[in-house]
Amino acid sequence: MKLDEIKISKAIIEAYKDKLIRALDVDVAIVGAGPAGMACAYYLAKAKRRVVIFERKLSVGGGMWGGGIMFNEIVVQEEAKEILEEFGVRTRRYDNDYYLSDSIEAVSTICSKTVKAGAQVFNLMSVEDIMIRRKSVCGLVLNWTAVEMAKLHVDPITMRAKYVVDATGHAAEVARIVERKSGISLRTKTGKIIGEGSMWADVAENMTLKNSKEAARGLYACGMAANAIFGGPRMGPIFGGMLLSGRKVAEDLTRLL
Ligand code: 48F
Repeated sequence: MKLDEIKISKAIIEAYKDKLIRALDVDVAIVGAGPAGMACAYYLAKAKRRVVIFERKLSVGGGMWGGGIMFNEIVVQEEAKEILEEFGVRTRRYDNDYYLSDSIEAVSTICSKTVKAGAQVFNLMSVEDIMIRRKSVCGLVLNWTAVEMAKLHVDPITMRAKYVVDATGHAAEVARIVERKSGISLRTKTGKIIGEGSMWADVAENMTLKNSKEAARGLYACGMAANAIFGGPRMGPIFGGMLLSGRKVAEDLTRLL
């Protein structure tokens, strides 16, 4: 059989166009495909909710690939081990309550399961703005990361979601847009982003879970974004809190949808 380059191009364009059109109106739009965003997407997809993730980078996984200082091992605590096991990521016991996983196995397996559960991931797309109606976050404004990087004067497109999840990590980018542009107060003590504190793994892991909640009407936060918004410390290369946080937001949203 002779391969036809035009047919290959048509196949890609048609399939992508269909995926993108389906993604324009969903139950939940998650910004960021780090460990928290992917765990959130997995549990929502498993509960049969329509969920998409928009990820700025070429690759998913956020800060998980690099373990700690590029040593590609991650640590999780006992409570989160069951989540890695549900994904099929192998864990090794290091000490009481400390478990290790190879970070490459963790990211690739979590991503594979998340996509196969039905979550649609769009990589190379940056969220540059949000849609707000009646003081509620109800969609995202998207552009190609390449446009953002090249600073091209190209207008974005918009998609609608019943709920948006800020899973953008330390930068809390979606909440920052709400703060900067919407005139809506965030559900923090000051109405503004409190900001992340210095490293304290023990406190941070629990606080991440507490902070994984609604940050403004229609907007939930999980992972490090939740700690940045509500003011929790950072925790370094322990990832249990990220996975537990993603699952918690998914469970909260599943109840609402
Ligand atoms: O940073 P990231 O891994 O966030 P997370 O899931 O996990 C945090 C840990 O990796 C680590 C830690 C815990 O041990 O402290 O840092 O909370 O993943 C965030 C993802 O969001 C993408 C970004 O490229 C990354 O992959 N992202 C950030 N802003 C945008 C975005 C945006 N505006 N549009 C699209 N993607």
